[in-house]
Amino acid sequence: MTDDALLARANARIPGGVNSPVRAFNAVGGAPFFVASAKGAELVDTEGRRYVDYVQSWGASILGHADPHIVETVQRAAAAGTSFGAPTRAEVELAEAICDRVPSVEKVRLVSSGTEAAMTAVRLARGATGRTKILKFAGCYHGHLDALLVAAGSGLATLGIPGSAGVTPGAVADTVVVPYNDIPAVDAAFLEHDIAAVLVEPIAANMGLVLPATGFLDYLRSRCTGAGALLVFDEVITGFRVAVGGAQEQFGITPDLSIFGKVVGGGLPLAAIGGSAAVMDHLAPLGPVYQAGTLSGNPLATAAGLAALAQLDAAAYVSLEAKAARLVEGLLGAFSAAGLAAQVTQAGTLAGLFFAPEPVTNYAAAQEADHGRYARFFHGMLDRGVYFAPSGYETTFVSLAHSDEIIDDTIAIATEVATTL
Ligand code: HOZ
Repeated sequence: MTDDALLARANARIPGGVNSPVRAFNAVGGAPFFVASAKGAELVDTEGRRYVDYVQSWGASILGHADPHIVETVQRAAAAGTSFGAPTRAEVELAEAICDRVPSVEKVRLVSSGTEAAMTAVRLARGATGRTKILKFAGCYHGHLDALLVAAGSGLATLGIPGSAGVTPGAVADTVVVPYNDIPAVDAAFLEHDIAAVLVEPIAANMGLVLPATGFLDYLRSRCTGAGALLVFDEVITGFRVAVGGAQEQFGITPDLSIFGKVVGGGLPLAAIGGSAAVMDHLAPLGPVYQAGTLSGNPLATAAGLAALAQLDAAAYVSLEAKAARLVEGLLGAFSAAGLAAQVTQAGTLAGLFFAPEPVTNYAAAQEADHGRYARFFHGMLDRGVYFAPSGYETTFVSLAHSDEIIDDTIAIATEVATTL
């Protein structure tokens, strides 16, 4: 079965042929390939083509694909039953492992996706504060819950749509949106509204990679504290990825609530929301804020998450950061040799790429970057066996399986592709 034949079947039965919009390649053109298997840094498609993968399940596969320890642990867990809808030892151990690594998290609830975690964060913040308004930043993406599908990054940025059909004006009436890194706009929003929570990606990684300006996160912390609002860090991408304790450890900020996904599930569907016991205890059955899920704390996902976290010690992050730095430096060299204006940035173990003359600090600037050139870069690399994100509004992920040799090969290919852009 060729990829083309599979795509025809997919299009007949799945809207747009994909189960998540960015995968459709709309932003870069062309047709997606279908993954048959993956190992380490490499994907293999159904026609046997091999790609060095810098998407890594959008950051989830931090150890590389099919990590032997995770595979073995999940196989063992599956043999003992795939879902119980009842408490297990592994979910207690994963909750403890999260709290051990992230000091702001005293209690945690496991869910199945980042969207669910963000949805719970919004409800919990409102329930705990008795207020309704949520402040979010343009270009930040927190999953596809109605209240936050406004000026969202990721797939909405890719498709160039400001919000989603089907979201009522009422659903977003309590969402206040301001530009990322814009302290005066945050200040004005606090003066105008009684804010329940500020929801932020501490390193924005769904509008391309955009770093927080110096003092921005500190300002959010102090403004929230002063106003009695909750500061919620969306660490779905940065959690357990940029440092043992995530972006909050890297920047030395203590949020009231954090949401996690991707790495924490070891590549299986698992996400989490955590924070101080005082806030978390508003959740049912202790408190009045309802939240539930049959697959929450699923035994396969908790086993995979534990197996992933167990391998992510401080040395792993040093290694990942060095790999990201090698890639960033190499790409910068490739683009500058070709005389292209490019911003290749690094935040811990994350790398970002904008074809833009100036550093990108917010969504408006991210939209002004040359996304046509990104699409040409994407296809030039893909044709030569290297898979970057199929949209200029996403982030580049290295895994522990990306050896220096693999990265150097990527740089050599990028050097050639840069001359064609
Ligand atoms: N929202 C994800 C990127 N930030 C894409 C998810 C997917 O297509 O798998």
